[in-house]
Amino acid sequence: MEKQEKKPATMLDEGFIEQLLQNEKMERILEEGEAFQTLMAYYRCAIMEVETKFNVLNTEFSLRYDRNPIETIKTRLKSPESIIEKLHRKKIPFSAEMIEENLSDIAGVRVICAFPEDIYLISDCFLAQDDIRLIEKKDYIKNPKENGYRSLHLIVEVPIFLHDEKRSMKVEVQLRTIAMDFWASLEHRIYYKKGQDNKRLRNELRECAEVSAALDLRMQDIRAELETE
Ligand code: 0O2
Repeated sequence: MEKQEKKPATMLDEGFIEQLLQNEKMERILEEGEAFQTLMAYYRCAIMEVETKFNVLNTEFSLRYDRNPIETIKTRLKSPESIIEKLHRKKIPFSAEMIEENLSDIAGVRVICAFPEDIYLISDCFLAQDDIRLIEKKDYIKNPKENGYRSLHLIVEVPIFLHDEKRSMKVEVQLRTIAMDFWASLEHRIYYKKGQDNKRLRNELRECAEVSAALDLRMQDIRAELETE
């Protein structure tokens, strides 16, 4: 997830366009062009709303308790290539309506915290807000994935206020510690989605995730001890 969206919808890779033309899907995409652009703009607004909510929480904590539970916030809008690929994989036709109905990770916000307990503190405060509706929660911290992946995933609906209507948009929020993010970023780069199945490397990665989780807890204990002193 980078701070900026990868590419506007009109700038698809040439090779990818070729492939789409061959699949006779391009016509459909062009037909949906305007509706697609509008939908993407709505998701961008939803990202801004959610990012602001986390920034406000962080500011309040720093004023009240003199500490920032959030280290960084990264946002991303799913690229048109990834959207098309995901729809194709799920055998769903390409249209703005289908995207909104079936995909919940078009708008992504990643919140990086220093300590594991800050993740729950911040997510509880966020979910307690009366305009946020929780659709799904996956706690890969309490229940790490088989490969060692840890993060708290939330799918929420947030309202955006347009000139003549209020719209609810889905946003995927991933909350992690710096250590979890470090592991996930490297694993994403070297292994995730690569379709490899090397048992030794899988074990190595899982071990790294465990070492990193233990480090998170030790640092958290040190902080707690220093605070009580
Ligand atoms: P990208 O490239 O980061 O956007 P779905 O969202 O329907 O495809 P699922 O499995 O229900 O599938 O979603 P889940 O488990 O909530 O995971 C969604 C996102 O979490 C992924 O998005 C990754 O960003 C991250 N993630 C999940 N598992 C792993 C993992 O094992 N390693 C790493 N590094 N990241 C993971 P995308 O769209 O798959 O990828």
